[in-house]
Order: sequence, then structure tokens, then C-alpha cells
Amino acid sequence: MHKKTLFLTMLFVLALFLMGCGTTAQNQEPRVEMNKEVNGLKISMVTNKIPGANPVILKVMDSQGKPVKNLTIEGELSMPSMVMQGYPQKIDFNGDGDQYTSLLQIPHGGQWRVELSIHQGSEPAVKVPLDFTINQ
Ligand SMILES: [Cu+2]
Repeated sequence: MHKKTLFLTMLFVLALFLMGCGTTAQNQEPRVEMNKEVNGLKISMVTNKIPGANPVILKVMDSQGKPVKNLTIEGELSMPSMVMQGYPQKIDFNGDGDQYTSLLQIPHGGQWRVELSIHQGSEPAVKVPLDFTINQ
């Protein structure tokens, strides 16, 4: 009877351990971060490094490092080396100014590009091409 309890306890501990491992692995999804400075704007973009419907987070800072608010940001997602049906794909970013977010539909690995068009007031759009690699 006692042995059975001990066995069940060990099984329970093992299950917890395995669940813990699984959770950690999911949280350590590989990310790709790109940084670029154009027209006095510091742009940083973070997204996943694997194919999928990948959330993308964009931060735009001025030369003092303050977030630039009230921007209208669009983008074009493409794979420059390949003719692909449905691409280039237009993407819209939404956000309050501290960060702007969107979703990138990445069907497979390889070299990808997001070309941002950043509109600030009535000034001409700032074009920012960002190239990154998605793992197979
Ligand atoms: Cu492709």
C-alpha cells in the first residue's frame, strides 16, 4: 500500500517536471530583432523566427529615445527571391505609439522582407526595408 502511494507521488512529480519543461520550451520561441535608423527615427522590429502567423512588434523612437506617437504605419511583406501567390502582402500596423503591432503570415522559411512606410503628419512617408531570415 505504502509502495503504491510512493509510486503515484513519483509519477505526479515526474508529470509536473515534464509539464514544466514543455512550458519553458514554448516560451523560448526564437525571436528575430531588427534595428534601423532612418531620418532621425530609431526603428526596432521584433517577430518570431519560425514560419507561422507571427505577431510583430514595432517601436519607433526619436533621437532622444522617446516613443514617437500618432504615426500611421503600413508595410509590405514579401519574399524577394521568389514569386509567390498572394505576395507581396499589405500589412497595417496598429498601436498607441509606445508600440505598433501587426501579424506576418509566413508560410515557409527563407529570406523575408518587410518594407515599412511610416507616415508622420503631412511629411512624405519614410520607407524602411527590413530583411530577416525565417528558419525552415
Ligand atoms: Cu517563398
